[in-house]
Amino acid sequence: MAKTIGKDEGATAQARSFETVIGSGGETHQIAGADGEVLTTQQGVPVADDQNHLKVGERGPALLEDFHFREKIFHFDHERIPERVVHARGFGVHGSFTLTESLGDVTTAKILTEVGEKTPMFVRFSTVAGNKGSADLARDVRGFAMKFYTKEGNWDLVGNNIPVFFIQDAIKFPDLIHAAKQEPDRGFPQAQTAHDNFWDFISLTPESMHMVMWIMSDRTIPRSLRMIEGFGVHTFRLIDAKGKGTYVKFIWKPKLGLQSVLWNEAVKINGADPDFHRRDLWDAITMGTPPEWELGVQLFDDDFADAFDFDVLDATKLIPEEQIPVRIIGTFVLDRVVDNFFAETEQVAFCTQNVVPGIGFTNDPLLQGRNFSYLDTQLKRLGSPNFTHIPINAPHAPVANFQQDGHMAMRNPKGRANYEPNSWDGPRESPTTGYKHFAAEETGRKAQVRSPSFADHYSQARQFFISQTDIEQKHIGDALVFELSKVERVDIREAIVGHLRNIDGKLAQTVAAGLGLKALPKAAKAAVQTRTDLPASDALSIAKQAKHSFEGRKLGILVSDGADAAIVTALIDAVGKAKAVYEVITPKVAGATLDDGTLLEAKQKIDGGPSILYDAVALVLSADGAAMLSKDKTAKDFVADAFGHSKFIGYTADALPLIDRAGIAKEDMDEGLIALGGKPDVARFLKACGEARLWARELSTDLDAAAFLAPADA
Ligand code: HDD
Repeated sequence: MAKTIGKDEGATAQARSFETVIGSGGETHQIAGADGEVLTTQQGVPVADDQNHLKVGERGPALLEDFHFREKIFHFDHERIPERVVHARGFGVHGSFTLTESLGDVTTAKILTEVGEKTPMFVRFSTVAGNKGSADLARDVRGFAMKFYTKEGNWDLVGNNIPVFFIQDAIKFPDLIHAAKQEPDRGFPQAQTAHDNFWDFISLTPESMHMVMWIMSDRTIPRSLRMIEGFGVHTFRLIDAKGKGTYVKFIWKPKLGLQSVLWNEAVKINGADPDFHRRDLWDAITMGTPPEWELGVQLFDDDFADAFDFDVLDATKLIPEEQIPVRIIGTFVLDRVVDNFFAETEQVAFCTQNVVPGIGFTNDPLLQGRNFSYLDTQLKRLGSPNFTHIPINAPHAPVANFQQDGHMAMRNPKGRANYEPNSWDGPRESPTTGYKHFAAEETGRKAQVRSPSFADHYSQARQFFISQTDIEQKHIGDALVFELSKVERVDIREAIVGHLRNIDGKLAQTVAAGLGLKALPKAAKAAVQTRTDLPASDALSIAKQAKHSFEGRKLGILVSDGADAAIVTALIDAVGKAKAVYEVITPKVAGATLDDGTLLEAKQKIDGGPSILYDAVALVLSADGAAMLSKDKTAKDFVADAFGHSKFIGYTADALPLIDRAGIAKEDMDEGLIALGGKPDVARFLKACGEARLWARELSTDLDAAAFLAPADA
């Protein structure tokens, strides 16, 4: 019998505890076997027939008396809860945080002081603007919300993969979100900011320009949720035993490094696999390669805050890591998928106000507003003040108080006293271990004002832009041109270019040229002149932090019948050694028979496995296979896309005709195309794949690159 390579994932048949029988009317019933579970109503009454409504005669009217039918439909009708107003599309997983360095000098929080302590956590990743059913690779901020079930109660750190925010005051949040989501008259476009309303709002809200630089960068089209950073955004406060405060910003860094896809890829991935990110995370965890992050802090005091160039309460600003290095204090691993999506991912309720003793807030006006909004929204979404009783939200720490009743009360106090103070028994306050708010001294005039210290909207936007590599800057320019080209009103396009002029002259010129504007619009009026003395910060660039490793990435191997078995085996071995994964793609899903007679199992038929789903591809084809695939549009796209997306492509000599027919001329063959003749070539190929992309290819072949790389006009 022929040898088989590949594993049969997902083929484990579930043990069947029922038998299927045919009823008198020809319908099938699944009847519980000897030790099988019996189907019941919500009241626990066994059900005899789950196929047919109770009716009068075989063709007669239905009867209201059928309580099983009514209960089943009633429950179905009420299955949906309101989706989140923002961050509706999300994916949650479980994990744990382990502290490696104590912050005992600045906080009493046990989770931040007990080294070695493992704290269970639940993380929900999300996009912001799209509805629940939107695609994963929308250009959007990724929400990165963490719930730590600490010994002292739940701590929620509800962050994003971007360290700054669009607005400075929470009162503008509804406007920002209304502008970003689908337009109210037509109900589209969803899950994208490439439309008039969003850019109109932005053009009138210059404080958003720093964040705009981030969202137009590759940060908003991540390759994987396993490859994004996380930020608490606001300045929070740590509080020690004496009540002394220390400012803190939280940052989490992925061990796999940062990586993004290209916009052209994102657009195609959304069609090929709208669940790309959630599937990737699910696969990584269930295959035993759980993603890990380091949790870090930037700590500072009032002296630093007073001397810092910007206001530390302004959420549109960050503190460069070069100015305050990130101190790594622990790691977290996400290693368990949910048992039930609704129960956990959908019902999880994060609230920024959920802090534990030793962790507190600052006066950041965005954070203060969030502290109201999240609790309020949970009541709407989950329908009861008892949402904390739902297992995913319930603290692992003991809970005892006199709050009672309400819809769906699951945790009901026992005993006579339901008030405090009382002369009976029950929980009491603890001045020693209880939460103490930071005793800030506050004075001031009551007024609706924006502090002048929040007025510089462009300097850090510029700092972000100049911190990027050439290719990253080009992508920002491309994204702006793409988005603004979808905006119908020319005055809005021009207004944005006017803001860009305050950030970087060349960027403004490139975008203006990309939009075909006849003249460069006037620079927007700035309350504060852009500072040009802020130095570039490498930590702001994805490329400058590259890990140069293929770990956690995926190779797509396109294989035909008669392909070289030795090369396939060498590739599979090399992928394993690189701690990466592979998928075999064949013309038919049944797999391919290699030149030594081995049957290689396939994960994808070529139509279902376009090269956009992989970080790099290898073409291991026989001469016949290449000749056949050269006539196939999908196979040609596979190669053309991989090339167009600057990916590394390994190929056996017989695959050359397909490369040629995919439109890659001999003179365009660059060092990113690697001939696979034997094991050393395979090793060289895998090493190259660790670089993720051959960016030189994009800079030399892309239409917009020449304009971008040209020197700026005076
Ligand atoms: Fe928010 C959800 C992150 C500003 C109001 N937000 C939500 C989620 C994340 C963030 C990750 C998803 C939580 C989950 O997975 O369930 N939001 C942020 C960040 C912000 C921010 C990093 C700025 C630094 N948010 C913000 C403001 C307001 C809100 C200023 C309102 C004043 N956010 C909400 C909300 C949501 C929410 C409407 C929707 C669903 C939910 O809370 O549970 O209350």
